[in-house]
Amino acid sequence: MKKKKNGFAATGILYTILVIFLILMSTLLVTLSSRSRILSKLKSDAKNVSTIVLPTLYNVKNGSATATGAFNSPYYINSIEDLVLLSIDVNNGINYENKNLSLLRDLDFQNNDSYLDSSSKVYGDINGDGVVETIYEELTTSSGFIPIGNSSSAFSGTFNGNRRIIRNLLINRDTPYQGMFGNNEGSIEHLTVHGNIQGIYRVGGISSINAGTIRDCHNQAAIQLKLVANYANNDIAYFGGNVGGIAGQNTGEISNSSNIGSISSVYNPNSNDNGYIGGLVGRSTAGKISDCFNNGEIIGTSTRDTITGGLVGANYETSIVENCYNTNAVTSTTTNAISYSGGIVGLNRASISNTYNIGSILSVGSQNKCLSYNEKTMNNSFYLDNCTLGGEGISKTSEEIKNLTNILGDAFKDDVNQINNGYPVLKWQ
Ligand SMILES: [Ca+2]
Repeated sequence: MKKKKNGFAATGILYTILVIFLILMSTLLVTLSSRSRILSKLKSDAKNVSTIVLPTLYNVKNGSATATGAFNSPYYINSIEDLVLLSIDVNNGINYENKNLSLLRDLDFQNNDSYLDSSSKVYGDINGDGVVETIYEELTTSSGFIPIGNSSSAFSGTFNGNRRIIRNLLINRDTPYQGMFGNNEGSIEHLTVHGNIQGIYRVGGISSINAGTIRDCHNQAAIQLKLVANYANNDIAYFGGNVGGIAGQNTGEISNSSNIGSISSVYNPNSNDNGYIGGLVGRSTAGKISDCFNNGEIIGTSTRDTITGGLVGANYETSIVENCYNTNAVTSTTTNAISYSGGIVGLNRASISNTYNIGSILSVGSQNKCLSYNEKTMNNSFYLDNCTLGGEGISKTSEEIKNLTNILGDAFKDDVNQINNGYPVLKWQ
């Protein structure tokens, strides 16, 4: 009996050893397969930038190559080269879904110290001028940086800017989807962008188009929408252009964010484009823009309808604008088409609530209003009584608006630090 029992025990031990062995083998295979994926990615990168060195995105994690992209093991962005590699990855369809990236320091495209090696030529002709120059020259001349994401490839990870700033970003192309990010379906947080961005159809400071989340992001870049003559895609020309400080076109969530950059469109008499121009978003058709402010100058001009707003140009469909304010001038100089301009939204066919505008509306045309040309819902919104364009909303004196904090609601607080001339500010400011 005893012997038989021991026999069973021995079989049990052998079985356990076999199971452990199988688990170890499968772990090894998964590791090898993941390693082979990374190597294949590196080879794919190498094809795109000729003779690339090991991408730092995989190397920079406390100096080791062990970052997994998990929340507690993010890929670090510690140089301009890391931004370039991220752009190459996302534009190659590596979307970083469920991966975290963390910006470790302020980066300046015009400062050699922001580069690992600003004289490197291994990244190829990024700025598209036909000549392979140093990475510094590629990113500071001609078309400059290639946005992270494009029409077919979106960024789907989480980018934490850690309240740092990316300075002197240069982008200038006669193609759509221009911005620090070209297409965001993930999450971009705690990031400030400064520089100069120009493009056509969809242009934004943080992201050209946003279907994801943008939170605590701040645009300081000057942004221009170039309206081009006879753009190849008539559908796009018909639907017009979008430009905004945070996103050109939005269907996602934008909160606790601001714009202080100048936002404008460039008049082109041969263009057939509508223009949608906003301090935060050019056109929003879904999602929510909340707890945001604009202090940048907004200038909209086009040959077709021009829709210009302090926060959002066109607010359509199910988009919600709430807890927002504008302090700067909104201008539209369109003469031969309909011009909609407003301190908060140019043309509202969705919902606006808890907002105020103290910026001037300098546009010409019958559709310009102090807050918005409103075709749907506008609640609890106020404008400075020096605006005589009327429209819905409530006219208030300067002193009255300064005392509106409680009426505007929980998102606002008094301007005790005098950062907004005494007018209510947002709680996160
Ligand atoms: Ca070049």
